[in-house]
Amino acid sequence: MSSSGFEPYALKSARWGQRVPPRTESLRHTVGIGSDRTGGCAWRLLAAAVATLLASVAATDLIAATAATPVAVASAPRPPEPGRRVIDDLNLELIHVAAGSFTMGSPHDEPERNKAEGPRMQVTLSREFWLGKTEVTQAQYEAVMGTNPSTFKTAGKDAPVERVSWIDAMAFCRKLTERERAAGRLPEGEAFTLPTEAQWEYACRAGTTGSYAGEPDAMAWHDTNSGGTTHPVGLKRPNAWGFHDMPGNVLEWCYDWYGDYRGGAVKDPSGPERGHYRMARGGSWRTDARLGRSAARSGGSAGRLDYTIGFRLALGAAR
Ligand SMILES: [Ca+2]
Repeated sequence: MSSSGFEPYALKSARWGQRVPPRTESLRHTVGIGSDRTGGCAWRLLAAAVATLLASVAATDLIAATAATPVAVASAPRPPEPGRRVIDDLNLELIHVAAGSFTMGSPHDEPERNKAEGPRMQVTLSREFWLGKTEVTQAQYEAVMGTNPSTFKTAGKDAPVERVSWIDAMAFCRKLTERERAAGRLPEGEAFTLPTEAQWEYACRAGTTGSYAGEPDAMAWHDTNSGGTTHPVGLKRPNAWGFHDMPGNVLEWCYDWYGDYRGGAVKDPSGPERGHYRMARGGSWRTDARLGRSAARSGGSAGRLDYTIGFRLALGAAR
């Protein structure tokens, strides 16, 4: 895929509806109660009036329900809980991230800093988006793609998939998009994709401004605590927004080509039009904890296969 013509994500909230069933049955029952044994004319007239009124309400209610749900709902997915969306058969959860602003990159005095992390930018992400709660696992990748290329199969199917290239990761996103659209579970205009580098750092920081989003050993599998392998996702402490393993375990492909930061105020950055390396973020089970700093940048050629690199799913506007 070329990044030429790429537009920043225009992510949309869940629009899955829930049909409200007409209340015909309960209304019929209510009207029946009015036919009591008094036999009085006044009472029968009152009951008839009530029945007429309720029948009118029932008809109005039915029309309203029909008008609000013009599409057949037999195959509609269950409504998501606020703030999360789940692909049930994959047990893949995405967390809602509200639009907002943050400072991207690191200050000159941050220990272990790389100069590629500056000059810092005041980034505005103008649209909400959705991001995987965890890295994509071996089981999830195999269920969609039919293969499991991972080196660390002994870590289990809940460990992150690795030895997937940027091209493989995008193929996964496209195939999952096609599958969910065909099943009627993905609203028109939305597509699964990789997060931009800015979206990734925004979610990784989760409102923090320091080197790390939390205590590194509690949050990340890195070289001194991993035992030389990946680990099942979600075992380490999540960040403040609920994301697990953003630092450590596996590096995560992002959509952008590598480019130098421009500094200043930037809206919805998505990297340069073209480049040599796709971005990957967060460090891995094999690297020093400093590469799990929120601002640390890594990358590789789009076809690179490496047992330290996997990815995390994002949901955005089709492009
Ligand atoms: Ca990670």
